[in-house]
Amino acid sequence: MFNLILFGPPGSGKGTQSEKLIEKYGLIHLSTGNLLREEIANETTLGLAAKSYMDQGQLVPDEVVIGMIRSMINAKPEAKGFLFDGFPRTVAQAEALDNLLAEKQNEINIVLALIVDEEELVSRLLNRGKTSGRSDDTNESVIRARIVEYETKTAPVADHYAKSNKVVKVKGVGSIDEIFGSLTQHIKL
Ligand code: B4P
Repeated sequence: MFNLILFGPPGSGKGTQSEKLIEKYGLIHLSTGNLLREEIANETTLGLAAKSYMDQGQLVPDEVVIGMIRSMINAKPEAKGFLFDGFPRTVAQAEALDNLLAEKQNEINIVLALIVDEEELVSRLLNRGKTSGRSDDTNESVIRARIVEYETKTAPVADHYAKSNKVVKVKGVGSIDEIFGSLTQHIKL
């Protein structure tokens, strides 16, 4: 199995690049953001609870997203590998993921970290908010709160994986195809 984490702040291009990477490598795409938005659209109890956090730019509690990821991994025993997009977002999520994979004699092979400066992130997300209908993309103060959550709670996830030399930084500014080309140079599959 080949397991890849696409890492980076909100708006860094994780969702955009994930679509291209899963097509090229046949990995299963697990985006916690997409899974949570589906729960919201279906008005499930989980979705209603998650929405209040997401609308304020805060992370959804660890146990909620870990439970979602556990059931998705368990549902795909035949997978060639997974691309984790937007997960793990805390060190507790990273440790839970490492344990889940270890139970299956697997591990994270690489963490590709997209590097984009804050003003570019804000501008991309406000731009997406004009058409996406995503309430967390329309308000600049919510976008900035998401970036603060990233810096305080999510950036330490890179330090966690750096201890085992799994993190590769990739410039996340440029055309979508250029960035895709840089990412693929690091995937040995
Ligand atoms: P996500 O859905 O993961 O949202 P995101 O980080 O904003 O999106 P992403 O990074 O994928 O967007 P992309 O850059 O591709 O999370 C939303 C919320 O869900 C979180 O705030 C949190 O509340 C909750 N959540 C999700 N996972 C969680 C977890 N594990 N734990 C707790 N809470 C969790 O795209 C951004 C824009 O940039 C697009 O418009 C795109 O077209 C554009 N873009 C992409 N590449 C570009 C490029 N090269 N140049 C110019 N524009 C580009």
